[in-house]
Amino acid sequence: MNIKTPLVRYEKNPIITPETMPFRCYTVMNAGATLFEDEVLLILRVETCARETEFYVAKSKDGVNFTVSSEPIRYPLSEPEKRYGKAHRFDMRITKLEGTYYVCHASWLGKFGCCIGMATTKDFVDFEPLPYLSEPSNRNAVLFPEKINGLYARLDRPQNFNGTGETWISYSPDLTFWGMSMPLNVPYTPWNTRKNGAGTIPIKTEKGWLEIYHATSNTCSTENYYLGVMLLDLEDPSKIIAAPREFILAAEKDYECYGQTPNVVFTSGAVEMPDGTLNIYYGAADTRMCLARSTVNELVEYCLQHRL
Ligand code: M1P
Repeated sequence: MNIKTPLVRYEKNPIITPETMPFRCYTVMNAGATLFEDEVLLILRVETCARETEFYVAKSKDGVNFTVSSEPIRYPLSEPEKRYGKAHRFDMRITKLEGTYYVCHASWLGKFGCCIGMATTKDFVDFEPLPYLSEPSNRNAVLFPEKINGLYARLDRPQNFNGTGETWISYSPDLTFWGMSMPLNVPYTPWNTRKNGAGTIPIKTEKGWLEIYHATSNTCSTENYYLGVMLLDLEDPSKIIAAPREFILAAEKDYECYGQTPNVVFTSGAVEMPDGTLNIYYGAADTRMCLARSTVNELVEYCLQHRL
């Protein structure tokens, strides 16, 4: 298959695989991404061969060739984890906000279920957890890069008992107390029949907040992941201005179809490069890291031309 979309896959995908990692591991995927000190910085989700998850920082000047740290990041426990044990943390998203980097991730707290964890860092060496996790069940949290109408804002996905769920927005005066929650109502399409969740940090443009998200639908044998794009109202991002009916990326290449979980493309971060290219990093088949490219303008125009 070679489906035409506003994204172009990097021709030498995948860019990071278990085989290219500097140590033995089982998978490397779903990295958060940001610009840090003039380099692209990824926080890789790495599964060891004991199937334990660690986060590793990787850095690159060109956004393609990454140097991976040899040690996982140190990340102290939140209050619920101090009481009940370390959560299984996964899928970091990185937001730069008011000069500080915030990470949001899923924290699976044993029998209590999946919560949202957050931490701050200035240097990607030391991380300070925000004391509390969200209530379960919630995941796919993405913090906006600025306050909206005086409040912090995040997209997330409250989850139903069967693992489905929709993207919501919530607001907070202090990053601890969250409320004013509202579903976005991402359009139901044949590739968005089971669940959807935010992916990249929303990018502010004159036309609205640009957001790349994932959605899934079941085939007779697998749950397939797709990436979609939408534009949210600048003042009230619970309102979708445009959300094209067509996905912008589906699992079609071998490296997206084969691996730990077949037919998965999952983004947790994009970086606008100095030349204007938007590098969209995505995990493929829960096994390896890939890159697709576009520009912010192209995706905004694509949204506007394919309004529902
Ligand atoms: O296995 C595919 C994906 O499954 C989950 O996705 P979601 O958060 O949308 O439910 C996550 O475990 C994700 O990491 C994984 O890639």
